[in-house]
Amino acid sequence: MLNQFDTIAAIATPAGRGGVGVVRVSGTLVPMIAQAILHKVPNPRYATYSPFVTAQNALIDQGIALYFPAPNSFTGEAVLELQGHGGAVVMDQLLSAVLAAGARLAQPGEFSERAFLNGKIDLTQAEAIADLIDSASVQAMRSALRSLQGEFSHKINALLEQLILLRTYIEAGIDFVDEEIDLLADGQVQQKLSVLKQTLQTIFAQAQQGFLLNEGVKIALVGEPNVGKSSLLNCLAGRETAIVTPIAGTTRDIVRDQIQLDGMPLHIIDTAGLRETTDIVEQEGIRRTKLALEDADLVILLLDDRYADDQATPELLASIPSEPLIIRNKIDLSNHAAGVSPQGMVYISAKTGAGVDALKDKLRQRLGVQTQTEGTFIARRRHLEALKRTLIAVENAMDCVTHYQNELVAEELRLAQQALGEITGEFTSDDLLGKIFSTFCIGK
Ligand SMILES: Nc1nc2c(ncn2[C@@H]2O[C@H](COP(=O)(O)OP(=O)(O)OP(=O)(O)O)[C@@H](O)[C@H]2O)c(=O)[nH]1
Ligand SMILES: [Mg+2]
Repeated sequence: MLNQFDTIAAIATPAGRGGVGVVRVSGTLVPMIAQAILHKVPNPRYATYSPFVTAQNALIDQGIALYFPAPNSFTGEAVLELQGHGGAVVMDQLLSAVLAAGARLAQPGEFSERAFLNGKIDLTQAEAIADLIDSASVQAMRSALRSLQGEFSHKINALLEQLILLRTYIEAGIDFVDEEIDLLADGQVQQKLSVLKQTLQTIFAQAQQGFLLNEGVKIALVGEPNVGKSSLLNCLAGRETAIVTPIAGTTRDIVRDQIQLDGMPLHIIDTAGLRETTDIVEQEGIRRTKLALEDADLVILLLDDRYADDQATPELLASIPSEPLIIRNKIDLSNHAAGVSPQGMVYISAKTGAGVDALKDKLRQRLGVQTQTEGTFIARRRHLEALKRTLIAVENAMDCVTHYQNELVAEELRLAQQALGEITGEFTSDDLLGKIFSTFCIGK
């Protein structure tokens, strides 16, 4: 395990050429390292123009140095930022000089991890930094920013406060059991739990929306060979991602592309047409299609409108693990009107693009995409899971109240508090922390 008291350093700007490149250093050795590279410790928080030199006094570059003494820095430790010219060799030489002066190379996310460990940010805020950097749409960016500013954490902390109050109240009741204070009989606890449950449900719904914005949804296109699955993928993506030919069995490998629907990433998977075949390559493709079906959040079953009734066989429907969205394609050949029918059936032509906007509307509806993302904060799967566990514990506690089991109510509330505390990092194992921060980029 790496020592958290080491002074760490990394190139914080992306690899390659750029106008400016930044080497970031954090830890107790920062003043000494500044002395070695700049021959002085810059005034705190002043942009200081200076030559950068090696231990042998060889000039590496000249640029701006920024010094933030502890604890007033991103990490809470002494921090030095050296802004030089953004060339790969320059940055490499500058980093080497900093390492030679006593720092060690930072692990991915180690600056953010230190900010977390020093109480500068909580875990959801640290995650929001990574999500902000990775955001693929303006909506996702805004949501990450709201989480970074602490909107998500505030909600969680307010809930935690209510939970702790309730827990203290009930545990006090257990301690004074001789005095026959029956806390559970007066209905107050049940009422408070029910308010708690409602708040939790609201936050869960918001977090789910934030999760979708962050991670997107996986959509698998399936159907018989030649119905136009690859054509639909290309039509949605607006580029020729998949090969389209009139030959049945064109697609064998899984083909992927990503589009945005109101800022939500849709990961679309085009698959091999499902049919009985003796072709070994195609058989493997069909096997992979079935795996993709298991993994998808939504399955789109595509039918050729001319033969739709023959194609949507019970066997095919049974092979799809979830309720698919059924779409009829090639309406330019069947002469059917484009769009959604009164029965809710979607009619399109992947060739002409007719009905594709109606299909997008249907997707919005089906996936619960909100065009209004005001107030959404970014969320991750682990947040949803922790919220779900909290909700279960609160529901269990409500059950126990009806049976007057004080001790069990207290225990469920303890579990609820623990699950909720995992979100902001109050109760988080080192393993989980390691896993979270290791996915960050180096220098962050
Ligand atoms: N007229 C018309 N032709 C279409 C339409 N959609 C697809 N096609 C044609 O149908 C043929 C098969 O299209 P693909 O997109 O390759 O079909 P697929 O479902 O991916 O087929 P496999 O990969 O073999 O499973 C091609 O010749 C397409 O140009 C449509 O809406 N109208
Ligand atoms: Mg295909």
